Amino acid sequence: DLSPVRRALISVSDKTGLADLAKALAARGVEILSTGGSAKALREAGLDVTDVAEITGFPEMMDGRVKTLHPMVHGGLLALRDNAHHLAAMEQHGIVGIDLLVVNLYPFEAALARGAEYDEMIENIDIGGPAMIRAAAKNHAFVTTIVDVEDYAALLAELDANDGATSYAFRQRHAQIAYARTGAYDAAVSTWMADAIGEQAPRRRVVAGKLAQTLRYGENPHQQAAFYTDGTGRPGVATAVQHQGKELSYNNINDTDAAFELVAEFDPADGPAVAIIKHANPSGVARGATLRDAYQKAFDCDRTSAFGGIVALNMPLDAETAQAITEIFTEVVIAPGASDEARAIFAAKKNLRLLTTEGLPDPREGGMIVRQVSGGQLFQNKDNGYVGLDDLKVVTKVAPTDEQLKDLLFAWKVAKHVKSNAIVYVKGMATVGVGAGQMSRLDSALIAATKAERMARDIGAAQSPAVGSAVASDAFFPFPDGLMEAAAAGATCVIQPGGSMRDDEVIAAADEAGLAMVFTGMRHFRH
Ligand code: 93A
Repeated sequence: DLSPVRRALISVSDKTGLADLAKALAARGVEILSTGGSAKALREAGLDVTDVAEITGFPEMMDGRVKTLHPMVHGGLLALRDNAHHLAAMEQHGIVGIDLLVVNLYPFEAALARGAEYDEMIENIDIGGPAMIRAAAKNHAFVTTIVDVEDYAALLAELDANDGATSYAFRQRHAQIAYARTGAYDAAVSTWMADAIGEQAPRRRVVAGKLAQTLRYGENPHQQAAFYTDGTGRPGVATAVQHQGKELSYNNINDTDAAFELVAEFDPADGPAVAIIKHANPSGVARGATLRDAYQKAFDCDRTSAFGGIVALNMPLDAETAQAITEIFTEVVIAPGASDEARAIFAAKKNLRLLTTEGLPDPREGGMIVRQVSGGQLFQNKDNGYVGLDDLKVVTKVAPTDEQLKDLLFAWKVAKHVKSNAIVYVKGMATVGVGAGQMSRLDSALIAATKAERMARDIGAAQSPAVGSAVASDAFFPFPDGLMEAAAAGATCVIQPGGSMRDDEVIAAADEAGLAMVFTGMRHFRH
């Protein structure tokens, strides 16, 4: 899969490192073709260069708008070197193969950054450069594409490692980088134009995906919104089939996603699980002997908040669960399937949306999460971290029982899906108090305990279900106070990442209170 580099076309706006690169290529016997300004710079550095104009038989024209847009160039980049017809065409038209393309584009982004006028921006839209990059990258079976000054050193190292050739893996990686560059470039152009003409409609903004739905509005009615699918077809809200009910809203989609991602943490092979979500946080999550039982336990955790919630199931909706769900107002139900009977029960509830999918999202799968900040974007990998029994470290004198371990791991999985600071009380594989999104961990612990007390009142229990519960904290307890609050509420075992400066104090407090505590070594912030 080695492809020798005999001829390179260099056309760069940013001349940084150009002479050194060209010298290094020439020293390896590479013939260099180049465009006006680049060729001039190379000659000044004492290099032998062939003008692209000589190859095309056309001068650069129209202020450089047309310099490389020619079959002699694009044929040389696109010809398949192992295809008889392509080789015959090269022969017939005198097209020479180009093995390496080094291009960096007209500095559109730099013009944008300095606030250039409209006409100057237009002149800075590179046409020939992206055309060549896309052509060379498409033909990465044979051609190497370099679009970034930062990659010159890697190119030379690759040539040295392969006796003047590049490997398929190298060409493929740089083809991917090349398309990222042309994609980002056109995205910058389109976004600039949208801003220039005041285009606010999300459906006309550039996104790497397919417009699935222009939403009625965004998080609030004065915000426009749109929904894009990423084209992967993975099970989830983006690919779900809606059987009934009105159109999903922006908040519905966001909450349904949160619900389904959470319930997918619970392997259906281990039995049914249900999650009820409000404002992207769970009001209740439970496993049960049956789906109906799991729903009841999830509902009981916080009956008040469950009203108008989103219900996600880890297995197909059955009739008795459907019946139970219809007893209160629910916005959306999502499940990997639904029985005909269940669907018939829902049919009477016109406002209830039922979504079914071909399976569950994979909580271990990677992916990218993007968030907008003023003047930029934050990227991170999806939190697909997993903690199993073997990852737990008992840090207290008392070790949790097997029963407690089950609840601890259950609580941990739920906490991963609760906005930080997250404190989750669990008993019998069901949440009994969820404290979400507070600015202090202590407050989350207090809120979760209060909710457990309200649950006792709602279900007519004599004492708070937090008594004898397992408690999870999504990040370490910085002080013993949050832990002591959980102990006061009745928790008897704790799961948390550990890693605080005051772990010793926190462990001592746990021992003092007779708690069993395990460390996960991994935290699950979710902001
Ligand atoms: O105006 S263009 O869109 N028309 C072209 O045919 C063309 N070919 C290369 N711009 C074109 N380029 C760009 O010129 C390259 O992407 C590079 O940024 C620049 C290099 O020009 P020079 O070598 O004259 O400095």
